[in-house]
Amino acid sequence: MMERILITSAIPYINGIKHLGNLVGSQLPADLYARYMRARGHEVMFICATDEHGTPAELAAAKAGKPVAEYCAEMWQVQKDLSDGFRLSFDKFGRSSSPQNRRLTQYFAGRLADNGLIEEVSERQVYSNADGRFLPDRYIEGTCPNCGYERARGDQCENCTKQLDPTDLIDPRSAISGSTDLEVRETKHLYLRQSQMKDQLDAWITSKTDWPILTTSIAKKWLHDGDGLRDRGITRDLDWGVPVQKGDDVWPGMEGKVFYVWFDAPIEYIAATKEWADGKGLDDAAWRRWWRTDEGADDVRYVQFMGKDNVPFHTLSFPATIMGSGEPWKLVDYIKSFNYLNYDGGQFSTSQGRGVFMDQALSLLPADYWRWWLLSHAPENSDSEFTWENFQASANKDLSDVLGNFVSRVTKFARSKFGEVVPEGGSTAAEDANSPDTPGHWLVLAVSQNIALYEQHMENMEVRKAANELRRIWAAGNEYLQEFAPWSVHKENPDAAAHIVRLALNYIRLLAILSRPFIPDTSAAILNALNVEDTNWLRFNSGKESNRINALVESLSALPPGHAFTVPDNLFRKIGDEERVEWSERFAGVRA
Ligand code: B3M
Ligand code: ZN
Repeated sequence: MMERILITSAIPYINGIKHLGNLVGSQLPADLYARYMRARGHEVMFICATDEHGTPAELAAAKAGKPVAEYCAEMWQVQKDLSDGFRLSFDKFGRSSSPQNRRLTQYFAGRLADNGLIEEVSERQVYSNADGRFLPDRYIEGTCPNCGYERARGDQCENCTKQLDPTDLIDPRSAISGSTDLEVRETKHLYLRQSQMKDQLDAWITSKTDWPILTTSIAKKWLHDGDGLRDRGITRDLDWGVPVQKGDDVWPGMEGKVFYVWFDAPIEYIAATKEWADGKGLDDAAWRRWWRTDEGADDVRYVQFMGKDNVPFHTLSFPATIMGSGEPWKLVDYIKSFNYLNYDGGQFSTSQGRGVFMDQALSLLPADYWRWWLLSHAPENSDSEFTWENFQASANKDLSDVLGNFVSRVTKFARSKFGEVVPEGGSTAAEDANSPDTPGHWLVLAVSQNIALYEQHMENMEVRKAANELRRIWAAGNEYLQEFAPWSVHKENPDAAAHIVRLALNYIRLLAILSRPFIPDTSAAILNALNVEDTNWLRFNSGKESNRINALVESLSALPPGHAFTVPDNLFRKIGDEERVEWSERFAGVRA
């Protein structure tokens, strides 16, 4: 049955190009899932965006010497081009600074206020006269009162890990300008009373018995023993952001303030869907059917992808906004979260230029190499690590020796013996299916179980397991060639060899379809060489095993005798030892 599936990936911060660890922590696995679900005939809405507000964006713009709006517009384009380069198939890559998000954020704030969930709180905060602004805690530096470390931040001392208040610091100074001309000023902020929603959130999370443990354990930790559900300030004294308004109305006392970046960022999931509709000239119903359960979204399955550090915001804060609105907006149905990808014995580091960033990756090798390695090593059950040795070995073996080699051997052999058409002769796949020891029977027996498992893992978003199963399905091609050796059969019995080759060509088509969510460009290159347009995914896992086998047999006859094909260009090149060494030195980073 066709379903409607809404998929969102955590939205990357605008300041700077993301590294491979960021990519595999949400956008890439979300893309895998979106591609798979589309291939299975479901209606998918896949949303991402840039997260553009907050102090880091302002500071990055200042460093680049550009007005912040201009900086964000440029960086959005850079990130958009890179996500296209990695073939991330978003239906919309929006911007949290969009007018749509501004209105929706103000709207939600108004609803929360109407429901008595917003409180005004007076705070004392550090103001920098030289910078002409309030300083967020982490932009105040000074000497730690606990250990004497001279570069402690206002929120925490890096050296002794003590949590600090900016006013605790000895000799405080602005981390932006270094100025010590600081004073404490009174300022008013809005707080979201999420503590009021504790029971409701608790019941909701408890009901999610099918969520990954990584997700629920983090949520429950914050709900119960952390102070994650403390009432939370949702406004800031900044220029750049969504101006604080109560819906369309001014909010007395809040002039010149903006919403906190983490308040408006998740609302952008909704706003980006509106950006999508607006961009296509569609009416509001077009996006609301994904988000309002009273307007069609009751049968939408909503899945979020994110790194583990984002889980508290998506299991507590954003749901508090949605629930607190008192309106039937869609809550997430499933959260797939990821651990971290480390880089060669340490961490990726933007400031030290350590690790591979998205632009660099694409300048070295095509997207499919990275997609395959990252997805097949996704940090699901624990943190995982990128090493150049592993990357080289895995690309050379899986992609080149296994998949690439199979496609190349079969198509070249077929061309040399039978020309560039699918050869005729011998039995059919359907006849083989009922006679043991025939090539068709062997192949069906070898892979039908793997294909069923592959699909099951893809449905369950078990990324690594799916990759493992896909690798087995690729490897079966080479095992098949080993088993039936068409090159030796051909001397005695050309018809039998034609039959073996015809099945192999059909198996290549099947591999291309199954592999598409992982390696879309390679898949397209194969299908193009095989002159295949219809890429319907057979419903291998639907119903009984006999149905699955019938579907498989059918797919092994999809390319009939006489169907023209060409030999594709070499699909994957090997990564050599010298370049591996060179790359690992180049990306090792400058130690601070
Ligand atoms: N931009 C943090 C991150 O990229 C943040 C996610 C927002 S999701 C609404 O990890
Ligand atoms: Zn300290």
